[in-house]
Amino acid sequence: MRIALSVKDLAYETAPIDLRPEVNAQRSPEYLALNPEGLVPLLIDGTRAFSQSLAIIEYLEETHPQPALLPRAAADRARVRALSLLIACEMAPLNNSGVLSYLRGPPLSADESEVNGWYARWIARGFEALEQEVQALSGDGAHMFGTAVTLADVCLVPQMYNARRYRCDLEPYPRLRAIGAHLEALPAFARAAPERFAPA
Ligand SMILES: N[C@@H](CCC(=O)N[C@@H](CS)C(=O)NCC(=O)O)C(=O)O
Repeated sequence: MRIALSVKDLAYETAPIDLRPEVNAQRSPEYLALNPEGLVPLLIDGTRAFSQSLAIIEYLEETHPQPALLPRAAADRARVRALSLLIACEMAPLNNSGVLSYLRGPPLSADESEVNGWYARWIARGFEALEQEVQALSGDGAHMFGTAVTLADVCLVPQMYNARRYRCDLEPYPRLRAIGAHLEALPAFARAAPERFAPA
């Protein structure tokens, strides 16, 4: 969500929610009153709160169409959405912090190497597919689709960041690594980097 706000050059304020298991601020009564889903991110726009990253980004796209994160042609939009959904629905949910905490706790009681193996499996499954798809869809080797930033790029960068955090092997995905490196160097992406929002 931060990347989309940044690409569209929209001003925003952040309110960090501490997801550490010992804090679980996303499950506090105050936060659940705002977002009963108990997940971040949440976009508050005036008096309305919007949940779910892709819904939020499409809301931003519709309310602030330029620069566009979806191409014009219906077939191209479907391709960009498919790349984005592969990340947002097939990879990220399996590796989110709540799922990993559940693996670690009873009754599964997975140890760290098992949790890391779980994480790496879903990263590999998704990135293998994306690496193939961008061969046909990237127009310049610097974007997932075509030659401009799209929703798919906005989804890729956080997923690559998290994969690196979990020390996943990204060597098998040279096209994704090249795209990620290009995107991370763009000012709009750099402004939204997690390090800039880490608690002091
Ligand atoms: N589908 C949601 C997933 C959001 C999500 O998994 N957020 C994680 C942090 S990145 C979270 O809130 N985890 C806390 C938990 O699962 O309790 C979206 O795209 O917004």
